[in-house]
Amino acid sequence: MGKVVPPQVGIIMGSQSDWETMRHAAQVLSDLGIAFETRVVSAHRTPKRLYDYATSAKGRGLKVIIAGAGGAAHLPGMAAAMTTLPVFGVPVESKALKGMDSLLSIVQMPGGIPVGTLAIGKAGATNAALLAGAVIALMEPGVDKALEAWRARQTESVAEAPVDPDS
Ligand code: RP5
Repeated sequence: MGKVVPPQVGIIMGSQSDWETMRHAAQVLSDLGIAFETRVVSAHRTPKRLYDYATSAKGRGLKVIIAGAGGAAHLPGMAAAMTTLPVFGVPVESKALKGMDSLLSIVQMPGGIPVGTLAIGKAGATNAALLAGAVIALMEPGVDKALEAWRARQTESVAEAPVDPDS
């Protein structure tokens, strides 16, 4: 049986409905070979689960938390309030306000409790994982190599000239 690698990154989200966005963070972490865990943790529906998760995260060996939420998105800020691990917040696109509510809820943290806030939606989830990778790469040369390779693949995938999608 293979060795179980303890997760270094925790991806948490306020609802099952956030997974469609947050799965992009999981995909990038997989690409980089970083062990992660995923949990549904709601600041308002499961506050005790959030407390338990954030207060135990560092002791369990996590290095970074990626927190995605939509609407009145308290999750990243509340998680950051209960740990000194880096917390990256992903504003999930909401139906009513297209994620502007999520963005402003997450980005406008009062000074003293930082949340590194990314773009709304898929781009934010992708970049949160790349930033988590950059943090872990400071300690692990293998992850640094994987990040360099990820960038190189992206560069190679850009065509010199646009193609007609109908052709
Ligand atoms: C937030 O409310 C979640 O992060 C989600 O983005 C939003 C809607 O949740 P559901 O009603 O889909 O469960 O707490």
